[in-house]
Amino acid sequence: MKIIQEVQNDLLVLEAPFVKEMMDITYSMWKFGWDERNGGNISYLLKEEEVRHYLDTDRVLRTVPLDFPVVELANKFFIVTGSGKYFKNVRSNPAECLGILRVSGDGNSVELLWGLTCDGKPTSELSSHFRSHIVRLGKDLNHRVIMHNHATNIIAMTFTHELDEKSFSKTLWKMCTECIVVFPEGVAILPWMVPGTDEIGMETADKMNDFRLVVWPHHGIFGAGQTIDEAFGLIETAEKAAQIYMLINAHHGGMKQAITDEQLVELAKAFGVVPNKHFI
Ligand code: 2HA
Ligand code: ZN
Repeated sequence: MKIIQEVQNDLLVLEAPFVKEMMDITYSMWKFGWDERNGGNISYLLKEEEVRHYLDTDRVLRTVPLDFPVVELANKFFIVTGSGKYFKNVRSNPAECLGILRVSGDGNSVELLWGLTCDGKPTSELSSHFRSHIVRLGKDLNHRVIMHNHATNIIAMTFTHELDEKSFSKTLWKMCTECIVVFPEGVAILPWMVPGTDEIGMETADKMNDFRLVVWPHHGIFGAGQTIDEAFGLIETAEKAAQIYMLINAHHGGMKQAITDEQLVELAKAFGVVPNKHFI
């Protein structure tokens, strides 16, 4: 009976809207070519009541220690992608590729409540995710999602464009009219660093004080948002701009005309956004 009950519980979790959202978005990102192999990771802050509706939050399957304490997130619930899991496979095998967890009361470990079967671990970029959540929650009480992927043209652009936040952001703004409206603060850029470390996690989170998009040169991008759609939409818009930049540069004729600084200011006024004052 106990086993039947547990199987039924596990099936109920698959009905949860937040699990379905994770299954859909990871598949879309893989289809875009932004999450080859095990590239990319997502963490999504969940409300206790929405988790309780689908699983028994008193049943901890196992505890995974953290080597970076996150007491600020104590007792918070997340659904995360698993370390080494392929975005391509989340839709067909969510229980192995995703995990629902709670940060322990002392912030030194996470308690697995569902998923990550076969002894899986949360994403290797958990430090960047958790530390960024802490910063974004300090800025926006409705913040919920941190998303990382290997957006192709953003990566390409980090080889051919100078890695200066101001000029990189302005170039992106000028590639599509709506960019400055979508990310008026621009994008942050880290120096090249080894991924999967607490060091890159701290640097990424530090940038999240002023930006919702952080570029990791020659690697990918991080986006933050109140919803999966918002974080995805930010990355999608920056990636689209980067694609246009790469297309223009591949075209031997070069640019014949461009969006001017004055037009950017006009756009910001018309859409009621305040662009980064250090950039324009
Ligand atoms: O392998 O994207 O940054 C997952 C990653 C690491
Ligand atoms: Zn990556």
